Amino acid sequence: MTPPRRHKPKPQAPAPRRPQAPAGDAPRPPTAESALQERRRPRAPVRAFLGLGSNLGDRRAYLAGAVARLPDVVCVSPLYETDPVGGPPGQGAYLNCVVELATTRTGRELLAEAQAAEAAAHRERVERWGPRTLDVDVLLVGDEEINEPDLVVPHPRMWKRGFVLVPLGDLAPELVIGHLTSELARGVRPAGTL
Ligand code: GSY
Repeated sequence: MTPPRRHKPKPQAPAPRRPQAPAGDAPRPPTAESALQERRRPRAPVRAFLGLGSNLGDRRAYLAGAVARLPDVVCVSPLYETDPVGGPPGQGAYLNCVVELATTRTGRELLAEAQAAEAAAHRERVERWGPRTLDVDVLLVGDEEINEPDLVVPHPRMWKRGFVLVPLGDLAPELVIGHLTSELARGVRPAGTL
């Protein structure tokens, strides 16, 4: 099995904080949203995992571009090629990998980073489950649990997807024990590294 690749991170800007009010101005009161974010922010970095997939265009380049722009990446799994799960017939095969972050960002902040990476890959949301240049899913963020209409963490479908569990198992074998069956691993084909 190809070992996971340690990622040499580019210098990262710190997680966004509320902008400081200009000197002399009264400090702005926290909004409900910013107060919630601050309460959820882990004090020490936690292990977080994002699932990346591409089945349109130069798949390897889209994945590499996402790894380069995502924050706090410490490790990248090998790549795997997989047939599309769901979606319209006739789609091309996916290239998938999982990245590990050591981060103090919240799940909600990581969703914003994931969506920014998808936008940078010119992803168009044409049809649900349809082919895409880049998909970035927030899988796990420490022990954070989120149940909101647009974000559920841990990712609700990850435990049934071989294309997530196989690369996740390369980075964190203890997390997939009891979930990764030989049936799920079937058809997940090694495709080198980034
Ligand atoms: O959920 C991620 C996007 N996606 C994938 C994927 O990444 N890999 C495979 N094999 N099938 C998929 N179907 C969807 S939607």
